[in-house]
Amino acid sequence: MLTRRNALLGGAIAALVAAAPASAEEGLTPALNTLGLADQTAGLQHVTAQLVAPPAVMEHQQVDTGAPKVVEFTMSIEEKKVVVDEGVTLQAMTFNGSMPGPTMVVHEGDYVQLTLINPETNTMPHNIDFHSATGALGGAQLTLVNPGEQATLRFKATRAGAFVYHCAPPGMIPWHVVSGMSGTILVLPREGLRDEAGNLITYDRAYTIGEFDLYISTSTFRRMRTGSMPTMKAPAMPMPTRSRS
Ligand SMILES: [Cu+2]
Repeated sequence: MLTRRNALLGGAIAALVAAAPASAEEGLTPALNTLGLADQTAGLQHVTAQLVAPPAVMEHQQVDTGAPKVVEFTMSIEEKKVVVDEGVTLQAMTFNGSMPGPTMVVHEGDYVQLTLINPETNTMPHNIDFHSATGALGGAQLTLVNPGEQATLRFKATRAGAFVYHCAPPGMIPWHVVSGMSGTILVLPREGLRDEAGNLITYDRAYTIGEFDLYISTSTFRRMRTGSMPTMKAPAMPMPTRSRS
């Protein structure tokens, strides 16, 4: 996960634009105009996704027989202390307050449009790197925002699959990822999931299941009581605590 390009599953990006600060419509079109590019989403339907915290998954269609659309997401980054075990507190960084972040769902051919908000109450720059997109570090360079800023990016989800997204600020990628800033984006085939014979596979419920590791400092680790250790890997890096003065 930490060397994300080595693990990239692929997916060509058709359009990846960003503007900061931005509102969804006011920010993107000027960026395209500046680059002399046509807006490939002109005329497409826009829908607003309602994200939920894992293990729940946002409401979605299993089969989408309609035309590709623009799926608009908004996520706010929260830096906060989280109690991960009795007497063990982690200075967490989160997408929308949950660890992992919300599972995003679109269909192949849709455009993902995300507004990423870094509230001024935070202390660090953040961004988002989609492994379902290529170019510009999956959007990371385009969405790097300081506290008090926001950015909107849009890209076409051209390959189906389950992909990770994570924060990737320069020089701080491992730290932010193991402090909670990762999640999943699910790009479903428009015709739905199929078995080897081509039969449609349907499901009654969807859950987010995956490995999600938190790393804590050695000093914190030592304070854990015997028999009450949370399911974490051994600490590999310090976990500084920052606070606003
Ligand atoms: Cu971050």
